[in-house]
Amino acid sequence: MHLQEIAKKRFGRKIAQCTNEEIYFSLLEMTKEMAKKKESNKGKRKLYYISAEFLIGRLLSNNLINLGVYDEVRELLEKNGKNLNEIEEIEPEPSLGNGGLGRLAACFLDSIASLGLNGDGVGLNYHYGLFKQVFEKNLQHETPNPWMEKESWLHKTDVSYEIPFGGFTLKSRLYDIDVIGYENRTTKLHLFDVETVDESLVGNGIDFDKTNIAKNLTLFLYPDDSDDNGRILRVYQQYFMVSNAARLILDEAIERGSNLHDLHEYAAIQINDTHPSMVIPELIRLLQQHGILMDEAIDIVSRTCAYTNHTILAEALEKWPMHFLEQAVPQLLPIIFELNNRVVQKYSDRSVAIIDEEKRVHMAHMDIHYGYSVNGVAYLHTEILKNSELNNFYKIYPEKFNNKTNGITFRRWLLHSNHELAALIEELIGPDFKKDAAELEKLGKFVDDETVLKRLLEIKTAKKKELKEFLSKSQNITLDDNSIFDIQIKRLHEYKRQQMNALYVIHKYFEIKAGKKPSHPITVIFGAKAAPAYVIAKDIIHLILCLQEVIGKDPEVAPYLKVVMVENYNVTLAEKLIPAADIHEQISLASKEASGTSNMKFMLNGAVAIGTMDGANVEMHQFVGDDNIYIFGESSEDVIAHYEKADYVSREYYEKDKDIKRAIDFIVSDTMTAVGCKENLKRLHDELLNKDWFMTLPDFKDYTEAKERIYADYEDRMAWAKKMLVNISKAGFFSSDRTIAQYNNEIWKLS
Ligand code: 26V
Repeated sequence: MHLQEIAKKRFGRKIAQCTNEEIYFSLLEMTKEMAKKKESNKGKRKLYYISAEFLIGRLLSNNLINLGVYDEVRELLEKNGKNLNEIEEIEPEPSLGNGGLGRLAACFLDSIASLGLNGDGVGLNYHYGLFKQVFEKNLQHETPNPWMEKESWLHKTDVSYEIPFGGFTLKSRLYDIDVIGYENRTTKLHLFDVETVDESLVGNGIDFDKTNIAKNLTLFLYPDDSDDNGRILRVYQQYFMVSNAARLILDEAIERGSNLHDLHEYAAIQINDTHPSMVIPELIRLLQQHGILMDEAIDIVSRTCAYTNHTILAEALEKWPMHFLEQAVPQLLPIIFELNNRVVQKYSDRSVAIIDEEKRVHMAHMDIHYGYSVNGVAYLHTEILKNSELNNFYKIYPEKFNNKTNGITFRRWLLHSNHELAALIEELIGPDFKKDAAELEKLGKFVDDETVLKRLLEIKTAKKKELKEFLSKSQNITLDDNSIFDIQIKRLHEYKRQQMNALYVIHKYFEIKAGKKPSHPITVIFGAKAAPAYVIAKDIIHLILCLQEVIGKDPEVAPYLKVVMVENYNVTLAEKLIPAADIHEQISLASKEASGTSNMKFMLNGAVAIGTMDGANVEMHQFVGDDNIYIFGESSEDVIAHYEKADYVSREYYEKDKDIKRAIDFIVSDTMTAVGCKENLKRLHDELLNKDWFMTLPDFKDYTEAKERIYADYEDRMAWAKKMLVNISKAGFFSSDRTIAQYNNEIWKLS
């Protein structure tokens, strides 16, 4: 390690005299050099994880940890009067993803590198990540979120391709980011860009000219797709991503000795949701250009591509109108027609066709017919795919369907974000858990050890104090670290039911006013961004912000209940919020959350979940048992039956349950409209009363009972610490190292 020399050479000063920014750039250079010296993973069959999103978050600390030099760097800086935590804050976060799907891809890269597997990520180099969220007058506004600086983790490479679109071509440029495995070799994240991108195209907020493809192609992550121009831009982005990926894959395979007839022996392609699905027809097209005939090209591609489904929400399953493809990528149409014809000739069931009667191309259908593996991301999710959502496909290809329950990287979500807990665990069971997460089970033997339990509580208190200090400095938020931290952080979506949590807050507000004061003050913390065009999601944010103001100003209630909505929730904030949580909310409508991954991060950090039997909660419940997770709500079977019978009427619940009525009506009360916007609050009120598509009201009573139970149980601190310990000790299964090992053993079979 030669940080001193780098600082001296760049800035002509000793570390002690450098600014934090100068030290940051010296560390960046040092880390990049160290990564370059590491061997990269090699082999014959190589994985290409293609994804429109890689929500990598800040990289400095994580890279230092994985290089094994974190402690050394921290100590060196300390000796020179510098603080590594403060230096970390200088790094801009690359928010190159929307939420779970993108963060999962980032965790997977860490595990691929750490397990020494031969695999790279391929995606797009968006100049602006997910919008920056700003609150004004209790409303969300969106502003651009730049992350690239003159000097960053990106390496410009010599790789460049001519990518053809309908009527024009664009020249690409590949940038790489080294992904450093934990005490292991490295892999790469390949991000393609166009050199003609023009950042001056951005106007008001995140508005920009969506029609100028050469200038806007990689300007933004997922542009607003509420209009056709935004939607067609997405097609251009997706094709640009996969055409570049396909060329890279073929070039590298040839370099490793493939004659392309044997491509599947050299490449495995994981299609992360349907955003990269056009890689199938594009590879067929390119193989044909190499002289391979259609039948064989289809066969080769079908042995190479595998598909992961991340949602059953119909509106999130991509179906592109044919005329979009005709305009953007006409060269793919003959191939897509041919792929569809083969399906239609073989199967009379129209529901499995690729092109439907309305001339829309169902991307997932193409993946299932022409990929060799289809996987869901948690046990329940895969069962629902097999038995209902994709049942018609499951009947045709039962052997293709498999489950890969999601996981998280323990390097970022424990070693980096909670040094204190990681150190305690190491003291108790040794260091092996860092590479073999199943070792955490060994903590089980301390479940009745009061000294250990007390230390767990002390660490939690320390992390709560850290969060308090951070939010006070960065967002001017005051927290009471003696209160229960009850946290819900995830994208704002009705199916995730932040509105149910907010209705509970209103319920509690009335209970406190009626004299029923909780033994411990409660702080309900939210973090969530709403899609810019998702009106009701923005109304829910408005509701929460108004509650924050109303309750904060109410002297009768404020000492017992506080609502906090952190601004611009992102990976960096998650790293601070999760270790500080006592309770986490995983309250999606059963059957709707494919897996969830924040649930795993909280569990690993010793928080206790209140949740429905949905996504990976089902498996968490199986591991920790009834005493260590608070399960409530209708089962997925019952929910699916309600949708089938269309028998849910929200107004009936409103009329028969006075608590529900009181909470819902409060939304449009004078107290609320005094701080909020009447139109928005009324729209949300009406939505809950007349539609409530994600069935908040039927679960409300059960939810409030579960909340009362969990808050009451918090009072017995030793019993609570035991729950924390059980959760940590059972979190090993949710390591992405386990998930990736399964992908490799059962799907990729890398060599
Ligand atoms: C996308 C969209 C886009 C249009 C508007 C509505 C909507 C709703 C949901 C989505 C989700 C896209 C896919 C996704 O991010 N799925 C998440 O994947 C995670 C990793 O597998 C998983 O843990 C989450 O449960 C799942 O929601």
